Amino acid sequence: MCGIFGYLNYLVERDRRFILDTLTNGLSRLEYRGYDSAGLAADGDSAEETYIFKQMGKVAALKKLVNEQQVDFEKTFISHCGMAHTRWATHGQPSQLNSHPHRSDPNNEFTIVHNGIITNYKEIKTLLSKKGISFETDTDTECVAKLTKYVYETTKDQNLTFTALVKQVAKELEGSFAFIFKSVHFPNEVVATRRGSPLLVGVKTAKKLKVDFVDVEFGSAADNVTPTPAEASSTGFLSAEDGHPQLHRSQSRAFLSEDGMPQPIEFFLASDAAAIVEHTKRVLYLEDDDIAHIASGELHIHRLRRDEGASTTRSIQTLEIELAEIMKGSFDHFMQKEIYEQPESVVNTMRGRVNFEKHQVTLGGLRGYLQIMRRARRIVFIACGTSYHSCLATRGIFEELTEIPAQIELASDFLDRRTPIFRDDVCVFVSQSGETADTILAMRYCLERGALCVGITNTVGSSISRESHCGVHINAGPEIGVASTKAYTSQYIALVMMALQLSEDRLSMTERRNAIIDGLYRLPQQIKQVLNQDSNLQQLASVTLSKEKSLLLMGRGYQNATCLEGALKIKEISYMHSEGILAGELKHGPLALVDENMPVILIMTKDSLYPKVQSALQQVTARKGQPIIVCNDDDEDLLKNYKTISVPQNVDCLQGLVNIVPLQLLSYHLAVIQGVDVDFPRNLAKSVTVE
Ligand code: G6Q
Ligand code: GLU
Repeated sequence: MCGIFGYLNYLVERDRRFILDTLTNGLSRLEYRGYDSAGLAADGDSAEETYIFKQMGKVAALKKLVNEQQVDFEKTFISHCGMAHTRWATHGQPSQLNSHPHRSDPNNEFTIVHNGIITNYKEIKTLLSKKGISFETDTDTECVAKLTKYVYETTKDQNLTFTALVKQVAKELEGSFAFIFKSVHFPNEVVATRRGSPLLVGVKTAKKLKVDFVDVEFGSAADNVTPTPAEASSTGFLSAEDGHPQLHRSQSRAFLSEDGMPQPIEFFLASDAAAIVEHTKRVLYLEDDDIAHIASGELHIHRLRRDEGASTTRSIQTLEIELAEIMKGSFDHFMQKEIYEQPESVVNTMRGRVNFEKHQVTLGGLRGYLQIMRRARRIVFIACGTSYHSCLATRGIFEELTEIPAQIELASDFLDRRTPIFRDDVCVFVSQSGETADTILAMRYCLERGALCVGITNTVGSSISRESHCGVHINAGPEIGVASTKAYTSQYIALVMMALQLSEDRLSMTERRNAIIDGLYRLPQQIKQVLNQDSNLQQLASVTLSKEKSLLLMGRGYQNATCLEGALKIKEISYMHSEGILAGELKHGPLALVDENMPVILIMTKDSLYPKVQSALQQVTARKGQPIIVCNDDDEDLLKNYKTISVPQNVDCLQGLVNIVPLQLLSYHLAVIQGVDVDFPRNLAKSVTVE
């Protein structure tokens, strides 16, 4: 999905080169989210002038365009507001013109960047067109820029503040959005707001902030008129003429220095912490319908509406991630790095939660909800893509350990069917980004129907983690590669831990639970063992599979999810058609595809279904199929008679965590051989924040 990045310096002198580089570097940190074009807005040679630079293609192309500009790169600014955007087109073809920032008029009076979809943009466009306003792009976003100017012009007598103006505009919008607004009418100020798309604010000061929260300001406080320069000078406000921006009436305690005056400060706005962490670890997550106003070195949070019981403050948190974690290190791609991180990431997912000696599992995030969950009429897992596969992989163990019926749903289909949901349902939403639109909409659908909603995410502060009743953070660390790898194994483990904790009160399950916990203990070392076979998998990809047009993956029981996930990896990053097939279904159609030319990977690790998979093997070989078999490293018969990928044996319900690793590596090597952009595969985005 697209990325938004904003940089504001106040009483910190920066030259234009630094500011523009900071903006484009911020976009570079968001590239993994997927995009088709990029742009930025910055002050011209006065705050009453806004430059806009936009370019199709990669951020590097934007950087090149900026460097070619005939502007004074050495000009310094004691206070400046800039914003930047990577676009993933939803309305209007990818083009330089349709890229963001969008503007209200040829003089760039109002400029905006937007992530999301304005679903009522046509109505807004029609209304504005009737007022004689013309449009230069095909996007939904441009309507908001034009609407802002229209509201500004038609409310001039009210002398609205920037915040009040944006409030009025946002009230007219439907759909999902994260915006930054900038205006020549409000120099050295920005207003940011969000509804359904993520946006966070980083704060960087030389001195420690006085408090680590910002009060939410309700009602019309922000709508008070800005004192005119004449009023300001008479009421003692520092007038604009002093070369210092005016002090605003309501002072946020967080940002003032000891002597009560504004202090040198820099703010960073971004869709994702990956763009902020190198600047500061102090961040504040905006919530839906927050209106953030940054001016004169202060951040004020206002609300579009007051929700009963809603928090009246926004905490300034400390990011746990490190810059190194979002860099590739010695690896060629983020995906490769993340595959290799799995021995550590699975440990991090279990850290502090699994006591291997006592065979206990404690998920703090579920505390207080366990009894409700144990009495649930059913557990409904809802997710998309790889996250859905992690639910499929663990449905069996959930049912076995808890004896609660478990249903798994693809979020989009769940919503299409308007699936019946009841107050005694427990709905589990699994999402690496915590921002997938379909999954968020499904969660809100279930919230409205009174179900207990549990979020399993990898992103602190994400919509799903904030809006669900409770949940589990998978602690896999930032996952940058679009193809989900370590998040899958960590989601898988988080769900297994949830099943283990829910069943801790069932004595009959003790032996089984202990075996699973022992299996979790062995897992990191077993993953390392499989990673050591990387060169064999690279060989298999290059010699045997890279020229193929299609690949079938077959498995059964717990390994059905492994096949679907392996197939998804292969198709999404190597663009080779691949299909996961439940081995038990072969005779019902897919067997027609099998002949001596159709590559097949058969997962045949030892579990209770091994004999049934053996018959699938016979069906394939009887049609001259030559399957590559994923088998345990002590399965002498298979190792001797077939081309194999050998893996260590774990407990049946955990074996998929081991078996997926060679398939991740295989997909990675196939993609490298194809020469595709492994971390940014075509047409895809890391976080699909639009329906
Ligand atoms: C898989 C992709 C994709 C992803 C879904 C769900 O490799 O990353 O299938 O799993 O788009 O994303 P979230 O887990 O962030 O909801
Ligand atoms: N809907 C807007 C557009 O198509 C924003 C898309 C995005 O989130 O990048 O330009």
